[in-house]
Amino acid sequence: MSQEPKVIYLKDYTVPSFLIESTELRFELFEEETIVHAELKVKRNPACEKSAASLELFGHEELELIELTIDGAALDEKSVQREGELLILSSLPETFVLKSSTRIHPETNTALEGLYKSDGMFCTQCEAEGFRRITFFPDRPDVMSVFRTTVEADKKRYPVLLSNGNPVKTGENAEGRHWVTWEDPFPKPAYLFALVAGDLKCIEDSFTTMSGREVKLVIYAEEKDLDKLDYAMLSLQKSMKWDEEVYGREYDLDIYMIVAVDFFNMGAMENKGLNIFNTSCVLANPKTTTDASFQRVEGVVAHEYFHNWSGNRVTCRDWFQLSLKEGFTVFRDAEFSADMNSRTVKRVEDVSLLRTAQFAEDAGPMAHPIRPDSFIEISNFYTMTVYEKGAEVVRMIHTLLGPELFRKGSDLYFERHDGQAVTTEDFVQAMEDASGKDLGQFRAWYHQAGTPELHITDEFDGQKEEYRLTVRQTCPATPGQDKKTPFQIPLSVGLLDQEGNELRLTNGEYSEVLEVTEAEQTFVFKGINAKPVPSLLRGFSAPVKLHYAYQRDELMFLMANDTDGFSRWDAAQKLGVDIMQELIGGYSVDRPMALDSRLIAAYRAVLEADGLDKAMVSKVLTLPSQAYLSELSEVIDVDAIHNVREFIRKKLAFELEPLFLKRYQENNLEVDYSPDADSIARRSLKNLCLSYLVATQKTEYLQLAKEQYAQSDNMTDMQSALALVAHSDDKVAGAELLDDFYAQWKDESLVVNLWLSIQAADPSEGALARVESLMHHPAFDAKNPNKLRSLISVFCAQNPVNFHAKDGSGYQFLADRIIELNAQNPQIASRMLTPLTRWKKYAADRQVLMRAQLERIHQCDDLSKDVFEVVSKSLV
Ligand code: 0A1
Ligand code: ZN
Repeated sequence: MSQEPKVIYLKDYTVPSFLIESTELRFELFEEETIVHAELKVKRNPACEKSAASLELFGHEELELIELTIDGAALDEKSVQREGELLILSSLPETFVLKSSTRIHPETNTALEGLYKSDGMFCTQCEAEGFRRITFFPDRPDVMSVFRTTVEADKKRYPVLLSNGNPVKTGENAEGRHWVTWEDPFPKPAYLFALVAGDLKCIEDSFTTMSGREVKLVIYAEEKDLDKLDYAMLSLQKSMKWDEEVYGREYDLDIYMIVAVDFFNMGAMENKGLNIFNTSCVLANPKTTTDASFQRVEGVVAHEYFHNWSGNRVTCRDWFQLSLKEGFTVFRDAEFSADMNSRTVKRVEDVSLLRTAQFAEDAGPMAHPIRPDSFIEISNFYTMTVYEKGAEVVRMIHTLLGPELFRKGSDLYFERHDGQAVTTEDFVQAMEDASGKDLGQFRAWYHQAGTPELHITDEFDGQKEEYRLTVRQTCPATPGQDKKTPFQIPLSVGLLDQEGNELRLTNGEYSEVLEVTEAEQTFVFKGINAKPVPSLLRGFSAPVKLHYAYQRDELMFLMANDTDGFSRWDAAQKLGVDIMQELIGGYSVDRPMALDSRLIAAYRAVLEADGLDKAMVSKVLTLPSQAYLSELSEVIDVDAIHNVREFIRKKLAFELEPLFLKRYQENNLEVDYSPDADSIARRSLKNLCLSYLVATQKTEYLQLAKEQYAQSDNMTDMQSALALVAHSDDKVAGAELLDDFYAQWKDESLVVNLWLSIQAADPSEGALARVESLMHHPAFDAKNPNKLRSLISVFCAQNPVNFHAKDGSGYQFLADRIIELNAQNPQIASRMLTPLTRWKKYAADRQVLMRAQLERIHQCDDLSKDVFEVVSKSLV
């Protein structure tokens, strides 16, 4: 790198010196270049105190400025300065028209930021700072403008030309070219701009809003994917209805469009009126799509739709406020999914993710508050912390206020700030003003990083008939934050008597939210005449780690009796963790493994019980993941965790074989595929049972898996069976099925990704060599982020035994990929780095090897800001 990249601080924020009243864009799209003409109506910002301030336009270094005029005249040299990404104009009048023409090269843009090509079609990605790769503009979210955009291209190659808002004019030029003009009446920041040009087909439907307006809904994709769009359409309609019912929010344009693209760095993007989606988050069809992906499509379609209010109508003042829109919108989409499917299952899934990935991030070198105070590259802050922990923080406000006051708060927030670019503080203030609840201390969640820990002890006083819970809170140091002040933590609890009945608490109910605010605090429950079993952190009421010395029998008791579904699952997890940790500790000293029969008994009881929710049964019967056990470990012993988990799985499989078989058969129904919650639950239980059966290594069960593979009419059953056979010891059978699968699905890109992932995750020896050879397979494309994630990231994150091979080959492999990708696609390179950044969690031998690879990357010339930031922070 020529220069150390600059750190941007929140404390340096200043209001923009100029505002843009309107923006008119004209794109001339060609095969070898694109010309962008921009006409901005500019005026001095009355809120800016510096009266002679210059105008800062951002324009990526690769932009070629062809022409620049102010009110029709060229600027004199002294008034124009180009410094890196900045074009600074000075000596400016109060109002003026700024015109520019710029040459760009979407056809060679591999970073997939700004305007680029995906499979022959033009598309854009402007969040966070992609617009500056398109034209010179005050590319910051607090500069909002109305846009009028004309797209001109060859008519044959690009019959469909789209941008934000409503189409207002169209026409044809000479030489087979045509154009369409779009107008978006809502002022927006440049990061919400979008353009698409391609040979696309679509499905159309409509939605009538609560005030009776008809909105046209259009979903575009390549022709071959037209049969995979119905589920997204249905999800969109459900989302629109839900946002009206639950938040009173109505859609505002006459048309809502979604476009599916195969090359995309993230999941999807909420551009005003024109969402652009990664195909993996929009295409769904029973034959090609798993249940998990169906649910992802529903969730992501909702997420992007909800952004129309939480993100677009009310946007962020600066990028430090990212969680303002993301945390709130993730909370909204999680509640939507909970309402559409099973609330408890959704909560279990979200908490599992948070506890593994987000807690690990919060304990690592990139830890940051949900509202960071500094960054080098904002793309590095689209994190689990900003999104998922941000959503948990909004959820806690919801818990503290209750649903009615929370709704009052969100109404006030939208009303007060419609059309503005605001801060997380404005959000909290609206919640506070609407509810009258003091959220002063609560604000620490926004600026303190790290996962708080609650250490809880209890005491029963028979004489006074009192039960006391003493709660002590701590929070580990994180980069730049050694000391933390106590958090305000909503701690939802219940108490169970020895018969398993719930006791009435101080509030007269069976559940109560204790407000933990002090470093140490005691809560007293009166009128309790025998020592109860506490059910703590019900529903995961706060993103914290809980320490309470449960006996294994108490956990079994909670599994059987707690009325809170989430807590029953959590008790099973805790029991599993406790038992596994004991065996993991013994592994390194060669203590022979023996499984505590209580786990078998607990699993047996769940398998035998009738009438339980099948989805919950399969969640409860899934052992804590390798990733979760790793997060909980002081020092991660990769092999011990893997082998202990496999040992227990096998043991459970042998002990409970008849029950697993019975449940498998009962749930292996021949009915038409449907992605509803009950059917998904049935398939997940069935496939979980099959995985235990296969773990016995009996040939009859491998045979059963092969039969399921051959007979299945849906991708969920097919891919589950394929993975089981491919990961079994019978490598011949595995290879046969993998070949068969590829032959059948080679033309379905997303299905091929499953095929790559199954092989990348195979824990057996030689996985790295197989992954390396797959990189030369026609199915792989190193420029496509979905392929990179399916093969490389899955290997590094979901195949710990091979990635962490003692010889360091996995680390070297990943570093090689990062170095290659750094120039090609910095965002993806930087994200893929994550596994190496966790080096401090491993024993000394692995630390040395991981660190050496980070240093090798660090020493490379021309590191992108993205990679530089993550590597340099990891090496501290
Ligand atoms: N705002 C989008 C996420 C997103 C962010 C950055 C992107 O490109 C770098 C793309 C999408 C969302 O929350 O869905
Ligand atoms: Zn979002």
